[in-house]
Amino acid sequence: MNLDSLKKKISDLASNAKTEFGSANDKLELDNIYRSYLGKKGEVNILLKSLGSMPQEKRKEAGKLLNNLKSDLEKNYAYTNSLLNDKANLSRLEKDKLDISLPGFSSRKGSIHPVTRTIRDVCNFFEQMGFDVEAGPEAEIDYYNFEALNVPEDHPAKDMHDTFYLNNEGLLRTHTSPVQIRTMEKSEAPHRIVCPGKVYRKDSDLTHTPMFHQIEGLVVEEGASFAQLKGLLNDFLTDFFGEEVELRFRPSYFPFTEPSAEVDIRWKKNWLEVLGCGMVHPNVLKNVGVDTKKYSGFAFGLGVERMAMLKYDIPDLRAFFENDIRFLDQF
Ligand code: 2U9
Repeated sequence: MNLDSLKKKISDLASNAKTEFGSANDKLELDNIYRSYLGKKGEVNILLKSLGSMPQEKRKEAGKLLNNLKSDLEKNYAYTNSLLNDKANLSRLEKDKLDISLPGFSSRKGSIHPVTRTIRDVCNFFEQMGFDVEAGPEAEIDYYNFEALNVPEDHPAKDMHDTFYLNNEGLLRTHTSPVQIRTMEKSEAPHRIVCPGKVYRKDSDLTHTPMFHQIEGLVVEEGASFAQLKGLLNDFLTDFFGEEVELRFRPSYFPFTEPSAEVDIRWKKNWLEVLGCGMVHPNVLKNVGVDTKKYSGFAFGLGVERMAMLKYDIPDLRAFFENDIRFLDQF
């Protein structure tokens, strides 16, 4: 083969290859065409092999021409390849249309359990009135749960039927009052504390659960009076249930307070008991070493579930402990 016919072949080959590259519809077709020209057994290699039959002095120039052809076609292939990529991307974008106006998937929000919420509401009110929040153990001993609180040895609350005993001395607290005793033991009067927490009683029916929550409050100050107690509870119940709440104080009895009272609110025409209260019994103050000539005290206690049932109009106590998301979601 002479140089001129080689040149002619190269120019034909280049134009054929470019036309074929340009006609490829996808990457697979393009790569097949690439192999037929630039592959091991492709047209360009066949030409390269034919150089052996050329006279020595022409071979160098022919080699150069073929190398140029090779790099020319490589470039053309790369360019066509990128065009095909763009085309594929465009058609995918066209197909996978994304509707950004569709609503997203949101994850479920949690909510505050009505018992927790009531504890927070009550404690917030009393904290604004200068009370500290105190906590203590749920497993107690007889002294803190009963004896220090002036509950006599033969009181019915101490019966095996009412109290969960753990062993001879140990028991699950039946009220949060032991926290007040412990607080008065470890710090000096005056005191202004609220004690929220779990309490346990051997009670289980439609209106009682063996575990429930209480909040008790205690004020020990110079001149603490029943009038202050009434005013404070009046303000609290108005804050908790709303301005329109109607309430009454009714005489009652607790071993740890004297005099004692219960507070009722008017609820759908009936009077309903919502909390107990009274002046701290002098025996209780003496048990913790408070000087009763200088200080007097008042205390109160309420059941959290009961308050929440009234405030949120929950008809069944069991709803608090079933943890049904549909119930809890409402708070
Ligand atoms: C000390 C002195 C006195 C706390 C009090 C009540 C009245 C009361 C009940 C309400 C509903 C318990 O949850 S309930 O069943 N509580 O009626 N609690 S006075 O008196 C105290 C506490 C501690 C040192």
